[in-house]
Amino acid sequence: MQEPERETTQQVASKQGARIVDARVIVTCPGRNFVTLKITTSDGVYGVGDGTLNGRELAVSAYLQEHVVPCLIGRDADRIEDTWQYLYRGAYWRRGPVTMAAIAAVDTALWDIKAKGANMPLYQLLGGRGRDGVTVYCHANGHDLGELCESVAQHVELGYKAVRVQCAVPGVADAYGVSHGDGPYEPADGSVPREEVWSTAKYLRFAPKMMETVRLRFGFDLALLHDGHHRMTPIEAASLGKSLEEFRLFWLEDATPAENQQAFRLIRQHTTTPLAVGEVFNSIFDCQQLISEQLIDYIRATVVHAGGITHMRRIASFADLYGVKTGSHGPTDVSPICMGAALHFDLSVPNFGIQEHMPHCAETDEVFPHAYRFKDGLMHPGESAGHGVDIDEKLAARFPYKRMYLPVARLEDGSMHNW
Ligand code: KDG
Ligand code: MG
Repeated sequence: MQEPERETTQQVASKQGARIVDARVIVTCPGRNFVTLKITTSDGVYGVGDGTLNGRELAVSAYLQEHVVPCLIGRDADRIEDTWQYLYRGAYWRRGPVTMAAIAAVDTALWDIKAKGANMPLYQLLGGRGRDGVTVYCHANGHDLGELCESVAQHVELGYKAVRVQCAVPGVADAYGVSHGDGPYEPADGSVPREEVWSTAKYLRFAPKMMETVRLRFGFDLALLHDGHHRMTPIEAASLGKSLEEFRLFWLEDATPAENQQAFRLIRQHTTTPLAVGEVFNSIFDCQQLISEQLIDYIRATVVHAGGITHMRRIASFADLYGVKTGSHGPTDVSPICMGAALHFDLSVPNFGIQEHMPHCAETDEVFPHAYRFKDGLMHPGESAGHGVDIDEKLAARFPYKRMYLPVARLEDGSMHNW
């Protein structure tokens, strides 16, 4: 039998797409710090990707500049999967938030380029719409229950159908998720980390009352979420989940840290309150056990922190096998580029659950012009070719990097606790 003819190197080369001719890292602080990678091809098309890692921004910027950009120049911009594998397997050092945010920046920029080349919004390349729009949840918070209810009412008025509720806890100086002044809640607020004092016991006594108050005022049609922000031990989380069952939460988030994925077994044995975790995860391996043992209901990984669209699709497909839905992190510390990319992902994946939406400030929105919009509780990524988010570099240059940290938390006896 005659062997099939092998393609010559020239024939393979003729099938190659445009080359990457430039890749630049842009760090800007229009209200908060963002790291953006801009990749340009030999066809003159460019794409942008978010690489922001809150409080560690310059680590990703240096990783990209020193270790990734030199390897990108000359590569075929079309080979997204190959570039992902090259940066992940090829680098020897795998995973970790810095590496995965850097890979995400490249991946997102390349998907942007590919979709622009196809003259399609990114979601079309990902398989098209799986739904009419992306259901998002917003943040309501207050210094007391009256203020919290006012905040929920304002968000319902804006059209949101799902609301995360956080409230100051009586006797606790600083509760997670509550603003420090009159403005919106913004976690990264110090040039060195501010120290907060926390009591889980007081919080556990108060949380059911908070949920009861909101349910009594707004009824059961509004989806309510709550973030425990890693403050509880597994047994404390189990007890909270149990005490909140009658209020039918959409989810209880980050009930306990998940480095030890088995910890969620204990919570699961005690409560039917749906569980969400994963905003700090950066790899499918961080949630392998949580998903395969069905210990959670929603996986919170997001495009910028979990290796880009390419890796997020892998996580979502794996989660779908076990009935786990997506619920991507979407605070102000992911840039509008991540938000835009996430909305294309959300629109297309079959097991989409919900998307977090914390609107950016006006300066951020100006630096990152975007096609996405909010209407009647849903977000829409828009129909621009690519992911629909750009960066205004001239404007970005007017907002230089400023060191900013999240606070840290101590227990009342002075012990370091999880923030
Ligand atoms: O960088 C930390 C914030 O992204 C985080 O505190 C926000 O928990 C958060 C959330 O659910 O949005
Ligand atoms: Mg959270």
